[in-house]
Amino acid sequence: MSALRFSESVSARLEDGVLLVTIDNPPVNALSAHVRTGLAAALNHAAGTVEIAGVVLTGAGRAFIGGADIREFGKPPVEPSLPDVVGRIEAFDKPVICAVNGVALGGGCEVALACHGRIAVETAAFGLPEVKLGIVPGAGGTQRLPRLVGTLAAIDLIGTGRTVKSLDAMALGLADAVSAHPVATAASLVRQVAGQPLRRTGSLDVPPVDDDALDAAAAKVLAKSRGQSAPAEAIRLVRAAGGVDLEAGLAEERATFLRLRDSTESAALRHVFFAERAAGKVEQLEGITPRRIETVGIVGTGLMGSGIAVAALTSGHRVIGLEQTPEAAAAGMGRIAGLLDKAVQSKRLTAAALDACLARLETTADASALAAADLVIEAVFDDLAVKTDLFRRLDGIVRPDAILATNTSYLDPDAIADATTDPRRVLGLHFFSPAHIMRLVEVVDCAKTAPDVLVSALAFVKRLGKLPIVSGVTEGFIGNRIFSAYRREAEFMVEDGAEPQAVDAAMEAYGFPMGIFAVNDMAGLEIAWARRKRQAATRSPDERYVEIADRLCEAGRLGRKTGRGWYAYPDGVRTIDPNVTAIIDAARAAKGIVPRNFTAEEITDRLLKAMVDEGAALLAEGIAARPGDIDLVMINGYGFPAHKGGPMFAAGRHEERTA
Ligand code: 3H9
Repeated sequence: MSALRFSESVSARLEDGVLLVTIDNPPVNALSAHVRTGLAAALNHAAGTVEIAGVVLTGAGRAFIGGADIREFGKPPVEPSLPDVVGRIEAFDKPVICAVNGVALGGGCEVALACHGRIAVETAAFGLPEVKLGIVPGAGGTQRLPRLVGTLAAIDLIGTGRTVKSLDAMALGLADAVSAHPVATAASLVRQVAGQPLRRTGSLDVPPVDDDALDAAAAKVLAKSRGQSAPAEAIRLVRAAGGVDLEAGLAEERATFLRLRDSTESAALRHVFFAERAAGKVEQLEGITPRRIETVGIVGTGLMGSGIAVAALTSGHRVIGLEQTPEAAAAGMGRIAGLLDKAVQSKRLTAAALDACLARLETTADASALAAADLVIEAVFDDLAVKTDLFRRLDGIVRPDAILATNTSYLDPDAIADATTDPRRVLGLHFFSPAHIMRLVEVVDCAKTAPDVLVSALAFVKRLGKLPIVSGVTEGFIGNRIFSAYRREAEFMVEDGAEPQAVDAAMEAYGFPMGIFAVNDMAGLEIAWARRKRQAATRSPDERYVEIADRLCEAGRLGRKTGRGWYAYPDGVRTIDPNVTAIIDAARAAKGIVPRNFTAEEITDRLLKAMVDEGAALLAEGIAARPGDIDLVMINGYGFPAHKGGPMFAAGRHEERTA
């Protein structure tokens, strides 16, 4: 029979009395208006055609349905709404079974929940990730999921927004069966259940659960979502599902969804979502094919190098770790294997994958081994002479088409590139520590980096599963330059009268996991101290300079590793130290500063402004391409709360509010 078309994205064919409906709305089959219209029309057709026994719903391409169309949020609503379509599916008097061929997320999962049966391929995944966008499910997810999998599992899934693969979904009761041919399996299920009473999720009772268990499940989720409102709202709705009828539960869910959809938190998280998709895309580079990168040389297998090695190994690369001596190479191997072991213990890696990683790993003191590398990443001591000498030597060892990357965080990568005969193949890959965990990588486009080298590095970072952000060359690149501006402003305020703990408390209340002085203590104060000493000769005498951090370092207070820095740490607990207060008082007195009070609001406003001003300068200088890139760097590298959208986004909202 010829294909039936219900809208530009929904078509169907009739096969042995079953209407096989396919949603084809690339890239992820989001539930745009024409998909909803098409689904409603397909249901009408099935309702009015006697020879149709039931319906199978599936998606074309990789996804089943990626959710509501996020790009439609904020636009005028178009009928039919998703809750209407979902409600019609559930109430349909012929069986509607979904053949979940790929991800069923958000509204996609809600469509699946409303179907009378769910058959999935093994590689598919189910999830209600709405909280990650600052909203709650809005088409029945909070009411139907607990009916199907129980309230505890629903709190976990909806509260965290995590996805589950098909086999786990089946174990939970969310998927009915896993099949390599889900459409055929779903069609035979339609034929089997046609004419019989249908299992409608909304008619099921929510299994009763003990209140203490519910409190514990909720507390576990909320502990990880500090400062955000969507997870708490989602949990409230899920918990209520057991006590109210479906209609009342759906009405409350809808009202909450609409309220949160218009919140700043949701706008911020949507901004982050789209910024992430835009990150690493460079218009001028479109159409350039990346070079093949399979073998990665890593020079220096210390803390940073071993983390990078683990990221490369677990994403399928071969790794050659280079050290200066065979003993150091063996120690490097031990460090990398240790990190891989930890990944197995924490279930981030299977034992089989660990063996495969180790089989692709070699560490050596013989630099000529790097001749096999497609990319060499240097992660040695951050000293210009050491690095330029290394790059000069690498130049003579690696293949002419191999890419060379430096992991420097503060040195000038152009100077490092110029030590080679072909600086076009050199760029910066600034990983954050621990490199196997942190997602952010600043990809530093040096003055002479060739376009295909940049494209290849971006593709490599994406293959690592990380987030590449392109930065131009500047002291500290995007992140550390903003971080320096943040630190400078914080120190100004401390000199003027704010206590470090008040500054930290204000930023922690804003949503940072740790205030700046606590972060400095954690990272160690000596690197910034060394840099300040290096810069002393060129610093303008007119520039305001706060000496408090220097005094702390001179007193041996280098941060947590020395047991004290901006704070003391008796028994590991961050504590205000009167000795620091005395150092600060003395510094203020030496400059004749009479300390004044700062409110928490003034502290956050001034620190955000310092970040935003530096961000604006980075954009003006062409170091950062987009405000969203700056936001992602601060969120993923420096603890800026994602639900505030990053400094550039927050500044825009602030301007809107005060305009
Ligand atoms: C919801 O459903 C609310 C309901 O409860 C209630 C409603 C009443 N809409 O990530 P990728 C675009 S809220 C519009 O690189 P992948 C994305 O921008 C929604 N566009 O691919 C990108 O565009 P471009 C709940 C979307 O294969 C392109 O698709 N759902 C949507 O790595 C490719 O994206 C979610 O939160 C969307 N829903 O991963 C799921 N999703 O090419 C969000 C993606 O122009 N999506 N795009 O840059 C994802 O998690 C991933 O995109 C997915 C694919 C796993 C689906």
